[in-house]
Amino acid sequence: MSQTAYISIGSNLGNPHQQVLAGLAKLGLIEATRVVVSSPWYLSLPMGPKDQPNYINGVAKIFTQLNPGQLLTALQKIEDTHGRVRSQRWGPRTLDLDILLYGCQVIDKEHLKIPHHGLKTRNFVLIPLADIAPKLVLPDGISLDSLLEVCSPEGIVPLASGDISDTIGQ
Ligand code: A4P
Ligand code: MG
Repeated sequence: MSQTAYISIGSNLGNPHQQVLAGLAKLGLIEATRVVVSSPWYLSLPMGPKDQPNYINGVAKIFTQLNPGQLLTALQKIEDTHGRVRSQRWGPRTLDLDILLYGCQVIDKEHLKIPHHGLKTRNFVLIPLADIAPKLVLPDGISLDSLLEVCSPEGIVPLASGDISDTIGQ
């Protein structure tokens, strides 16, 4: 049976726009999985170390017959094909694919936590997620709407919006 999952897509190295587009295309090639819809792309200031390039972020909704562990493995394989090197926490990356939500499941394993630990607080996750799933309610009953109300919109702009560097103050 297919489950709905939401995947966050982020990059700030090696032509980030191409990285996220290619990453999105590869999501659709995962076995027993299809991309239903994807958000617009956003440019965002780095969370974590500031001496790294800005990020491009977006979110995709998928239908998948893989279980969460299989899905994580498939995402990590895609990251690896994009030359992802895991070094510094919150450091720069060619492609980051995180499972935000998998149906209404709550998973708390050492190597896999769903909902994703940053989902509730990161504007670069909440804003694109709301573009494609505005009525979403998390497994704990909290609505996306209520999270957005308390989430600062600073440091993130739609990629398509004119002079980005002015807008985010760099
Ligand atoms: N893992 C646990 N739960 C999950 C999940 N739901 N989805 C484990 C995916 N992976 C999950 O991740 C480390 C481990 O998390 C994996 O081996 C997996 O078993 P990682 O991607 O290899 O490395 P990381 O960078 O240490 O962790 P993570 O969680 O991806 O980093 P963050 O916390 O997401 O931060 N600033 C902006 N503006 N935009 C960004 O996208 N991203 C980061 C990365 C930092 N700053 C950013 C952005
Ligand atoms: Mg990750």
